[in-house]
Amino acid sequence: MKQTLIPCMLMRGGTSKAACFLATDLPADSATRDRVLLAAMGSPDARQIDGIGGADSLTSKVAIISPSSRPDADVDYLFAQVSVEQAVVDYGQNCGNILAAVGPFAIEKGLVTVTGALTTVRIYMVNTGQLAEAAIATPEGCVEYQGDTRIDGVPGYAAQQILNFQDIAGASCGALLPTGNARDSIDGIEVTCIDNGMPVVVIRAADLQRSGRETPDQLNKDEALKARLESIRLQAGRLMHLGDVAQRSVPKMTLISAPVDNGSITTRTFIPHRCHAAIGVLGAVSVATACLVAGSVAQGLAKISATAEQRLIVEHPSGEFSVMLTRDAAGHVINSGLIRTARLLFDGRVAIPGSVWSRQEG
Ligand code: NQM
Repeated sequence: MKQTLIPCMLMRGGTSKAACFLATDLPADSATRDRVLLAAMGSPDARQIDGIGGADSLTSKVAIISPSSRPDADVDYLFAQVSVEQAVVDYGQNCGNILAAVGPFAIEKGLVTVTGALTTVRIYMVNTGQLAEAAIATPEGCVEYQGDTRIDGVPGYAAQQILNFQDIAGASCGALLPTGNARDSIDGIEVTCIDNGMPVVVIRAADLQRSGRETPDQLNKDEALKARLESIRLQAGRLMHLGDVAQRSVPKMTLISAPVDNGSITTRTFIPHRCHAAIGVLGAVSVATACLVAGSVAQGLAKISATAEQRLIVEHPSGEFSVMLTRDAAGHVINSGLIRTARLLFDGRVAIPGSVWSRQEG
């Protein structure tokens, strides 16, 4: 049986990698589409040997992009987290790293016309129903990937991309503080459950008798810690209105401690079962926001200023991630901005076994 060849661009977005598709190139039926995405990545399999996934949740991602019918957006971006070891495709989380690949992809595919040295792409994030704006360097009438911006977690330099988010509070959980409290107690541990673009449970590392400066490798081997975190996560999921999260990739779990390198806070983030080599984009925005919430578990640990607009430096295992947060007079965060880079890595067609999908059936 012939394989089905589907147009696909493999792109790095920030510190993640995704297979990017036009929605019209994938099956319209969602169950068939999920089977196609699992086959494309080579899941379920720890090595993803029979697909293009990178055997890591950060490289087992998909972006599905289409022209938007909304007046306030150019394109719609549906993010899919393809599980490495399970036959599961999760649409319940967004990905701010892969968001950085969406603008360049939209321009490459002709969905958005270049407007000058800088092209703004307005992106509707379908998973969470929120809007973002990406400013893409297009000095010569096409996407410029080269530049002088370095982000921690990516070797070398690339063109800067500024991402701005408005009103992402409660994107998945309905409210910035979904439990109604700045602080809750789960299994006797104080936590802050927060969603400013990504549902995250923030916990002081010291409360779990950890320094918060362990390496991801050390934390990934710490079975006792992981069991305690999972117990807290399953309970927090319900409190955060996410329901049963046993099979879901949210909420993320972030251990915090006092900053060490002139930053605002130090983090170690489980996404949700393995420790991130850095931190997710929207995860960082949520944690940075927790630093500004009165009564959160970050209070007393985070170094913050009283200004309306401030840069929060979120330290993570491989460097730092800067988040610009703007607060209104009441102290609510109303705008989040950050810098990413992205690069088109491969432009071609991904081959799917014909038994999974032969286009005629779609
Ligand atoms: O938080 C990892 C990543 C992410 C998601 C994860 C992300 C975000 O590093 O917006 O970027 O939390 O699973 O790409």
